[in-house]
Amino acid sequence: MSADRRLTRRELLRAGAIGTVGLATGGAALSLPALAQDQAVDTVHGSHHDMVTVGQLAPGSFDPAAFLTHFDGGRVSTLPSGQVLREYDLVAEDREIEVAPGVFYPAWTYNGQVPGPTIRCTEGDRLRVRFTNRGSHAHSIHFHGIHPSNMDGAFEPVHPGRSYVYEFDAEPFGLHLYHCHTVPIKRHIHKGLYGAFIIDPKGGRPPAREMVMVMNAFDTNFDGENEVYAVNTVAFHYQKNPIHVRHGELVRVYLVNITEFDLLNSFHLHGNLYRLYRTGTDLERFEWTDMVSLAQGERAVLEFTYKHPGPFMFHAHQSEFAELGWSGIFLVEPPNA
Ligand SMILES: [Cu+2]
Repeated sequence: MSADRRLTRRELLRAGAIGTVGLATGGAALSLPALAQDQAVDTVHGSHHDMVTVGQLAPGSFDPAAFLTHFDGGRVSTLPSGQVLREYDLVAEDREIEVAPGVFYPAWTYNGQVPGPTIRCTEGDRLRVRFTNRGSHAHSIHFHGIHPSNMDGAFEPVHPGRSYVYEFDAEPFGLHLYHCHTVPIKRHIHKGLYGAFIIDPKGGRPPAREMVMVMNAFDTNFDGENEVYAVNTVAFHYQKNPIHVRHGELVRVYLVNITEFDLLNSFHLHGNLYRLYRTGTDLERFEWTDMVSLAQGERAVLEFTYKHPGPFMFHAHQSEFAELGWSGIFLVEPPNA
């Protein structure tokens, strides 16, 4: 990618993010000492513009902090057979979303948000998802996992004003994904029709501080490549609002890559390594690493515990993605905090 092209992409984020020009100056936008120091250094080189956006999202916008730890178990009841039934309503609707302060994107959404709600159940549960299309185009829901052909969402486009009920047993346990599978799929996914789909093992996983991170990106000028990158839609949100975790606490991240246009996305953790459970389908085997690359549609469960307190970055290791918004901070609180 040429330097000119990269500049264009950065300028877009910057211009939209500010309106009033002038990004964070002298570390004003970040109160963390380590970052202020970094910014001071960057200011010398004139590159601190890439560090973070300023300003706040409009009131009522999607809240990445709430999304991070919200798992939707649906309406729970028990079938005559004794099987647990979880019912969901997913509605497709067109909606403009804010992907950085002042930067709006005309999205297609499930339930008005991008990503859609994180659907969570236990292996063996019956899922019943009532899908209603209130959008302007035909859509569907394609769940990853094991299910009958007519529940696959690939051959039954649901036209505007119509509904479809997806019903199947949840298997296998792991970290899955759902997304629209209507052609052209590239467009329908990029527009925002996707979400995380977690099937817990029957015995559960060890207790942990859990969060979901969906790596996504937005082509805000419709040139076929992304201008804004993030986990959970809003550029730099978790850098401006660090995620607090406790020293010694087990943290579990459900990581999904749905980034369109780029072949790979990645997750690098600072000051630590994580256990990497690919697709979350095996409780025993894992890699011990600080870096994973995922193609579009790939998922992984990451588990880690911090040994040292303080702020630690996490970000895409594609530096350009990190500078265009896919960067955050874990703030590890000391043992006695
Ligand atoms: Cu669609």
